[in-house]
Amino acid sequence: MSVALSSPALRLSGERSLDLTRPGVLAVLNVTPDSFSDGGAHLALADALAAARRMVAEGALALDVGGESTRPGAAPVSASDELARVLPVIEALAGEDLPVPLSIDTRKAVVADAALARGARIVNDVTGLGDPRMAAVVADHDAALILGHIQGDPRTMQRAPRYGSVVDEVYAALAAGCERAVSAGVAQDALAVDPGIGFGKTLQHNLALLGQLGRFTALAPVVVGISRKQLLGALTGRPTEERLAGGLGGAVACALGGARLIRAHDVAATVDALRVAWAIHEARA
Ligand code: HH2
Repeated sequence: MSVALSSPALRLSGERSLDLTRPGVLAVLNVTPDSFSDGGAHLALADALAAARRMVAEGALALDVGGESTRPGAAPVSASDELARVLPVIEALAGEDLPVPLSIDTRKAVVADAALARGARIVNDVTGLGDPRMAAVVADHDAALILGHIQGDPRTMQRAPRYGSVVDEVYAALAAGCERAVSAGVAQDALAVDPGIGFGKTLQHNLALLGQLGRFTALAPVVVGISRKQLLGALTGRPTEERLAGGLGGAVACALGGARLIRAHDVAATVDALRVAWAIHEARA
């Protein structure tokens, strides 16, 4: 079943917007030594730039550059280390005038601020404004904000995640985050929400959220990230490097359930899967 969206676009700075009429791919570009599936792959600037260009050619709707792994158990990275990883990539890509916007995947306002100043247009904050200065930074730059949900912090979040009603609690937290962002001056139509799959959630919690993505569209366009994650391992029994088919099945299910941005590492395959699924979905309507 598909669900109507409250907004088919995400407003970006500079009178631009990201068209979300059809579901698209937010391509993952991790510039980290230790991300759970692509750690170390893009540490050299030339490798990061080549990967970014390839992802754009493969049909990515936006590029999500990250300099800190938030996988379960990950230790925090200092702001200076994170800045040293992401800024050269953001600066170089902004200089190339790519046809897609850059997103900075960070939970630190200082990193977001520097990345936005160098040309990023979206902040992807998996902590949903855990840094109290984040909303003001996004507002100052007139940027877009992907508000994520997390219970706890990456180091300990998977030890014993607990909810009364996971969908209700995540919805309430994201609704409160949207209100805080708007009060700080972020435009309502510059917001997207993400239930935070794997961020302090068991398999049952994740499935409950994925089954109810349509509810979250009442808040803002929905972003979801399941690419290569443990959830796929639990459902298929496959290791990280063998989770593409499971991830594509999940991406299609999420798009048909209401998500408009699918955060994914395997861009070409995910773009194709979404295009086919969406063409059939539209033919049905
Ligand atoms: N998941 C990860 C990182 N950022 N952002 C959003 N909006 N949604 C997600 O589900 C999400 C995210 C974790 O995945 P990855 O970046 O591949 O790994 P790591 O945190 O190890 O760098």
